[in-house]
Amino acid sequence: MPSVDAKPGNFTFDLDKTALIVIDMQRDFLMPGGFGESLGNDVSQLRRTIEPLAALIAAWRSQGLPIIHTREGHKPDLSDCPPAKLNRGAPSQRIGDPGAFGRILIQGEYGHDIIDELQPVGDEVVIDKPGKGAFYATDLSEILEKSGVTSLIVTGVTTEVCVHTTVREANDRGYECLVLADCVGSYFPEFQQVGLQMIAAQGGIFGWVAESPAVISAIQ
Ligand code: C5J
Repeated sequence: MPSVDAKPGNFTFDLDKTALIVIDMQRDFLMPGGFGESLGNDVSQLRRTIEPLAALIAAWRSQGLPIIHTREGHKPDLSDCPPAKLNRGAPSQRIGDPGAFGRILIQGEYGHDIIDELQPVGDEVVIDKPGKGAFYATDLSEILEKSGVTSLIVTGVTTEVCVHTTVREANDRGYECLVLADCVGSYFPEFQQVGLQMIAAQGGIFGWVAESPAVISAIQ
């Protein structure tokens, strides 16, 4: 079985029971001029993940292994967006408001979709999620159970929000999660650093942390 050097210790996984999850690599979060940047965020902090993630996805695909992409967003009528989420944020830049790439975080809008560099191919699963975690109000659990997946290689944005929430949800459901430091990103360097430390702290309280080249070599 492949094994990678990770914190707090080696992460060993069965290729038949492991999926790569790519969280919210959406234009609204990553593209210059988009929603994330309009809030004053430095999108380069997220964009540094694109190259290593593209290499990892290519390697993962070349082995015919499962990839699950997620997108955070809501129905056009916002019926799946709780008022507590809708009413938060800058008054003119709330979910559903017009943005540079269409209505902000609304399904079907240009900004809601995954960036061109990491578009899903073939039968790769795309989960549309209304929450920060990929398990809440989605069929992710059923998909993983059906395919016998017990371990997740976790990538995407943002480290301290949707990545963390998903890893915590997955950990509570019994999945072993390896988070790849170079393939997850935060607008805030300090959150990136502490967010990763939190995952592997206390003997791996939520999971393991490694770098993508270690996974690429382990699966080839
Ligand atoms: C946020 C996410 N940060 N994908 N979404 O609102 O982390």
